Order: sequence, then structure tokens, then C-alpha cells
Amino acid sequence: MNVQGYEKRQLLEFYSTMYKIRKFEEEVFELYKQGLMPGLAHTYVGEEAIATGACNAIEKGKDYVASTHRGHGHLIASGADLSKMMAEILGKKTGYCKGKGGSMHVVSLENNILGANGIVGGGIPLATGAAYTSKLKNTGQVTLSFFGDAATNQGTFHESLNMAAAWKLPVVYIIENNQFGISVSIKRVTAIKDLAERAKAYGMPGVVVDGNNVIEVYEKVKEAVELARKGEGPTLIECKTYRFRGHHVGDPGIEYRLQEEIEEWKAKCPIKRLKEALINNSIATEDDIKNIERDVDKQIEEAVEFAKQSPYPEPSEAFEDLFV
Ligand SMILES: Cc1ncc(C[n+]2csc(CCOP(=O)(O)OP(=O)(O)O)c2C)c(N)n1
Repeated sequence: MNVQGYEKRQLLEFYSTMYKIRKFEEEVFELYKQGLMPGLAHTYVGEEAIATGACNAIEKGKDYVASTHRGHGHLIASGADLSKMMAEILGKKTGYCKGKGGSMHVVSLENNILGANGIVGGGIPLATGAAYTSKLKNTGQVTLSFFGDAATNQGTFHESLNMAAAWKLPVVYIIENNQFGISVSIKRVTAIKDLAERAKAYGMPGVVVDGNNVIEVYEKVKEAVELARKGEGPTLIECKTYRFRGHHVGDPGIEYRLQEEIEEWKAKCPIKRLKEALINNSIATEDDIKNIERDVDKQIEEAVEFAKQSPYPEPSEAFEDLFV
């Protein structure tokens, strides 16, 4: 990983964000095992470099982010409040959606995050619509649209990319290719090797990126954001990655994947790789890293405590905040 030319502050920020996502997800898994979480959550463990690199390549709070069912990482990397997120995941009244949305609908509009999304491919037209609005209003905003490899076989993907390219909308489409849609390998349902090849069919650039390399993700997304901001339209970026855990917290994730494959990808852990690069290039010491981790551990502990102590919504609130 080439960290030359980067300020120590920025690299440590990348490390802190990736570690924060990892720790948050590990806590989510623990809370699920303790029976404290209603429903399920899809953890982002192993994929942290994508949200971190991409969300640091936009102007936070100005640009838009549209997420997925595996959305905690996108929210954390965009600066969402950990306590409100954790409370939402535990179904508590103090959560982002007053405990009514849960993991798959956690949303932080003050951070311009258009929401996690339980519908596979559902965030893609939302992102495209946001980009269309920005273009019409000439606001200079760019939208990041995250989605998985399986979502690239949804109609929403094709219709949105076609429209965005034809109208030169300021949007960057980011495929998080973790190789599986639940238990189905992408190779079984798609004939092409690189999903980014599809970009050619719509008339936009297509880029393949090592999704476990935060610097590479950051650089490629930044280039695409600059193009979009200049009015030159969308880019499709495919980040090759792997989820270390099962599809969701209740799935061990081992019946449909080879153990060697899991180990191979774990060796390419994005957090470990950045840590090694920081230490080998004498940018940070083991102590610097430990200090960051200690600080993040405390933040996560506080978020968990806040969520656990918060009340559930009253049954009488069930019909509030509805669109009717
Ligand atoms: C429209 C729709 N179809 C099916 C599902 C059920 N489902 C939930 S997650 C998932 C797989 C998604 O895979 P991918 O898009 O690659 O994202 P990943 O889970 O790998 O991050 C499916 C089929 C759904 N939520 N929405």
C-alpha cells in the first residue's frame, strides 16, 4: 500500500474510521448474541476500507450518500452519531428513527445520508434522483451510491446508470463486490469477471479497485467525484472485497464458502494492511495506533451503554411519523 504523499493526520483518520467500523460491528454481533437486538443486522467486517476511502473523498455534510442493508460503515464514515445508531439498532426511542427503523433503515439526514435500505438495489435510484436534483438546482453536490455485487443484477441498477450517463448526473456508483449475494457466488449468476465492465454499455468510465486498500479506494473515488463535480457525469467503481462474517449476524457464513478462501481474504484485512504500512513507513508507532484504538473503544462503549440505557418507544407512538 503506497502511503507516500499523505499527511500523517489523514492516514490516522483513515485508520481510526476503519477501526471504529470494525469495533462497532463486533459490538453489534455481541448485542445480537445477547438477544438485545430485535431483528437482524448485516455486518461490514472486512469491507471497512470502501466506506472509509469513499466517504473521505467527498465533502461531508454537503454531498449525499445512499447506502444499503449493510450500511453501518457508510454512516460511521460519514460522521453519523454512534450512540443514535446503536440505539436505533436496539430499537430504542433515542435512535435515529426513534427505534422504528432498525439496522436496515438507519438514516442520518443531517449528514446528508439518504439512508440504509432493506431493498437490494433500492438505494441506486434514490442516489440517481438526488444527483438529478443537484444538477437541476446547480448546487455542486455529488452523490455516492453504494451497493453490493448482487444489486448489479437488479433492474434499478441498469435503469439508473443509463439515465445518469445520458443526463451526465453527478453521481459515483460504488459496487462493494464481496463476491456473494447471501449464499450465492456472483460467479454463478454473472458471466463477466469484472462488474465494472458494465459501465461501457452505459457510456461511463468503469474502474476496478482493490477494495481492501483504503488509499486506492480514496484516490479512485476522488477522481470520479472531481469528474462528477465538473459536470462530466457518473463513474462506476467496482471495489473487490470480501465479508469476513456471514451474510447477517445469524449466518455463520461457512457452509457456502471454503475456509481457505476466508483465510486468504482475512490475510488481506484492510485494517491490518494500513497498520503495517503506517508502521513500516515510520509514519506511526505501535503506541500511536494503540491510543487511537483506546479512544475508539471508549466511544463504542459509551454508544452501547447509551443504547442499553435508553427506553423503548411507547406502543402509543406506533402510528406517529407515518406518511398517510
Ligand atoms: C429486492 C430485494 N430482493 C431480495 C432481497 C433479499 N436479500 C437481502 S440481502 C440480499 C443479497 C444482497 O447481496 P449484495 O447486493 O451483493 O449485497 P451484500 O449483502 O453482499 O452486501 C438479498 C437477495 C431484498 N432484500 N430485496
